[in-house]
Amino acid sequence: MIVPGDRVTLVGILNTTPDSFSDGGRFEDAEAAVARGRELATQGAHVVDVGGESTRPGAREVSAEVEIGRTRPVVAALAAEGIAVSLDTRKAAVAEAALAAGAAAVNDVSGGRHDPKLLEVTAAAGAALILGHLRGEPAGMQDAVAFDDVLAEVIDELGASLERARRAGVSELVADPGIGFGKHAEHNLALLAGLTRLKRALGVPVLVGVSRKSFLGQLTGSPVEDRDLESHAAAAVAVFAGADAVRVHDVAGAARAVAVAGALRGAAGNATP
Ligand code: PMM
Repeated sequence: MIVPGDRVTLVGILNTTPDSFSDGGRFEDAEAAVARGRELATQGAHVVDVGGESTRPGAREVSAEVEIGRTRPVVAALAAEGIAVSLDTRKAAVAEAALAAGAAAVNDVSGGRHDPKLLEVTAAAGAALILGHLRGEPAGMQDAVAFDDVLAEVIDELGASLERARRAGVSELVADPGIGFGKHAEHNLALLAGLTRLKRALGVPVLVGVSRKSFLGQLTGSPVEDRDLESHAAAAVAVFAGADAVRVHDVAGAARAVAVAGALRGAAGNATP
């Protein structure tokens, strides 16, 4: 299992894109990316999440061929070393190539809505699937943000995505409220504050990605390259509220924050530590 119930799963971020908002351009070269993936695992990442397309607001979509070219060699090398890899993509063809190369999971920020064939491909491989909440496409996602009750709406829409994935035959599912995906700071905060309710309502493990996101910068004024303290604070709160997995850039720092938050959650009897 990619997110078992007996630990908080640390998912380390490995972007092989030239334009991701925080680490874009640093790991474009496959060898450098593999070395970084190894480093993330050594620092305590249970899973390395490899991405070949930026989903930041306004990002341009790349073709499946480009995404596969960037990610497949990295997935194959890390999987061959026994490192659990998830592939961050919205495209079935990219997911299929990564699963064939040894990825254990697919991470789709669109919740299987962008390319529904991704659900079948993941089911056929018997792999795990992380489903994010996102309305529309990343390119225009911040243009027309509108929620009456963000928590209730995200629970409803993620619930529908989970149901479609179940019908397609995916057996291990993880839900992600999609922090920063078509949401303003107030929505991100409401989702984090309501995480316990979201987890209970959906009945599957929950992954949260807050690392270095802009709503944290809005709270403290820190630039993207100096937001790890904010990221660890938010990850700790998410874990205390019930998050089963956190997706992070600074794995070593997050591991320390999560160790404290997980112990406190256990003591509070909120959920499994
Ligand atoms: N955020 C980003 C990319 N992929 N996947 C999941 N499941 N959850 C997230 O919050 C998430 C994601 C944002 O981009 P980054 O890779 O530069 O952090």
